Amino acid sequence: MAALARSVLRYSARHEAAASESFAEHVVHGLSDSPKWLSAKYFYDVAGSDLFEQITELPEYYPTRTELSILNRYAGEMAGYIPLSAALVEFGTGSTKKARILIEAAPQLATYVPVDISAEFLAREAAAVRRDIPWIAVLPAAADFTRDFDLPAQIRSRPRVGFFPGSTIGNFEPDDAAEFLRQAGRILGAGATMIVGVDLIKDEAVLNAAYDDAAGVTARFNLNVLARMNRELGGDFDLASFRHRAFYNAANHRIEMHLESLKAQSATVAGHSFEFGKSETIHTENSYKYTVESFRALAGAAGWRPMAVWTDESDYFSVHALKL
Ligand code: AVI
Repeated sequence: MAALARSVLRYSARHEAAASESFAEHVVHGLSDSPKWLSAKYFYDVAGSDLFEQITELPEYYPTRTELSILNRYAGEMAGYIPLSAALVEFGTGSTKKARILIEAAPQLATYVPVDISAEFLAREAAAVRRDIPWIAVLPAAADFTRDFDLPAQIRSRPRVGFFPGSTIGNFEPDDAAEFLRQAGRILGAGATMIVGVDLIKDEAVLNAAYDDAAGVTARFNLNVLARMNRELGGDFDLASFRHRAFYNAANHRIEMHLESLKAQSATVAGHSFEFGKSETIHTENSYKYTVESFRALAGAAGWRPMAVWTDESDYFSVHALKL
């Protein structure tokens, strides 16, 4: 199951009040608003997590494979920013695939702390890393990485290196992304290093295709939130009368995903009825894109000093080393 199923993504400051709502409360809140919206965190039930895994393999969805290629190529240089006997703290560990590349390249690392909301998932992943990389101590921390949490006491005296791959930071509103980086700094402590994957602004056709693939997997991923409301909240959404829409909003530097109603209709969910006009949409996700400079400025405003950046040959994706 993909990581993000368990990783709670806040969606924007506007939506912050919704962070502690139940799914049902959230749906009633978001669908009563104008324009209608839902938090992207609700994509990631078991079916949605499986669809996200499929997205990462799509020919159009370049971020995962591009970031992996950057890590594979430059992990040795990244290791140069990792102090002796440090602890690597991964925020919202999905698959340990990316962390393993860093760990293999940085034998000076003493401890790996994957942080995820599901203790069960973490225990399984930790066991696999211990089996494959026996020289590193693995200390999983079951926590919501978007909130304050305590690092394991055993790493208190170690230098800390945060790791936040996948451009998940792009699913935060920029103010929340800065707040996340500030909070990560507080958790990791003075002198910490942070390695962050960030998707870059590029040709709009490439961006649009990545979020509206020919095989329709991203469409199924988006529509799954309607299916999830039907399954879990007694909803009666007719999936055939909504369509997936994804487009790059150049003014706001973000991909927006929406579910568009193909006709005037009403749907009932969580005991409430909602009206949809023809072409009305539910805004389901933002995925912000940065330039190297705009991300460095954001990190700087959050108290981090940009140290190094690695990109692929097409400048599609970037991996940043930051220091507190
Ligand atoms: C998880 N996150 C970084 C993905 C992204 O690219 O924003 C989620 C996604 N949404 C549609 N495709 C992928």
